[in-house]
Amino acid sequence: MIRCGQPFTAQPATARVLGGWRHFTVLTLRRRGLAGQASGRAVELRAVLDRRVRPVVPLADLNNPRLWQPGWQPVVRPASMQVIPAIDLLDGQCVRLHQGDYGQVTRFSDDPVAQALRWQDQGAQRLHLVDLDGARTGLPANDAVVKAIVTALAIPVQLGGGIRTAERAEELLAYGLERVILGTAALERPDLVEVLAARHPGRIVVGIDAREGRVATRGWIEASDTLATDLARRLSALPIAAIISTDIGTDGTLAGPNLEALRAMAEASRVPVIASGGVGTLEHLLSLLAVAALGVEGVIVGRALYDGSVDLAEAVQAVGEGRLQDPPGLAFA
Ligand code: AMZ
Repeated sequence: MIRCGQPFTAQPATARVLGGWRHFTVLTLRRRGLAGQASGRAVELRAVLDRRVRPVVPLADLNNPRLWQPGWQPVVRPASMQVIPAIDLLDGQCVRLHQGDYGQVTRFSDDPVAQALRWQDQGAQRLHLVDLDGARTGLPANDAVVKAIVTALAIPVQLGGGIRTAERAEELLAYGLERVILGTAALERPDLVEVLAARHPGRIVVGIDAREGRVATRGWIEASDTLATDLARRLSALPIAAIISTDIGTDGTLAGPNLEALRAMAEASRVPVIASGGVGTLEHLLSLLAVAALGVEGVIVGRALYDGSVDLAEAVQAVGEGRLQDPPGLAFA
């Protein structure tokens, strides 16, 4: 039995007997299920305002995000991080750049579809695509490959690079991409983010690429004076799905993520932050769990997966949902 003191808010379905929204604390986590209920495990809750009330709910119910009041966290869910493999496309090939420098290209595969399938087979829950030609020139150059990847994969795919108009974003969403990422446009045309986010809530992501804390655009060739945290603060007021926070100084270096910058971005943002840049080892991924509670819910990994310094399946088991190292009694169903 595990006792947890923190409060949370649950919707009526969680505590059907009571109705309405109520605050609860988790009193115990029962290993045995309730007779006649599907879930193998159940949680005993204590109502904060009326301590005589003690509903028991199947763990599967408690794990349903729709039953939680926005802004409150489930108390027994351990910090976890979605590991998102990246495929950067340049001229139809799968490459990595060093610190975003188009002069320092390493080619990893000339079959990006096969590569994408490998990441899916190894446990990826989402794929991150970048059209590097598009990011640099604003003109799409890898659509055939993008379409082929979306068609071949069962997991959701997000794409950034060169999306500067509503028409282009709509076209990509129509290909079946789960989400599109606006970087340059987010800085130069915030109105576009506003329009698209209203039209496609949950499908627009803002990519904030920062060099020493200031936003860079157009394939990271142009610098700006805008602080990454200011842009995050402004745009996260819109119904966007997430902010991808890329630290250019560490990207492609395997030197470790910039935890300080991530903490600042997570504190500035009202939507989940996805970390990008610098992951070189499993320890780096584990270190990111320190900022998970602040709202950093995923991490994009590129070069480390290609050169084998991080094994995707192992990484997913170490920091993904249902992490191997958590005691089974604590894991949500
Ligand atoms: O590596 C680069 N030089 C690079 C890169 N990876 N330049 C841009 N991008 C990515 C951003 C973001 O996901 O991290 O392209 C997207 C932004 O593109 P745009 O065209 O909207 O600024």
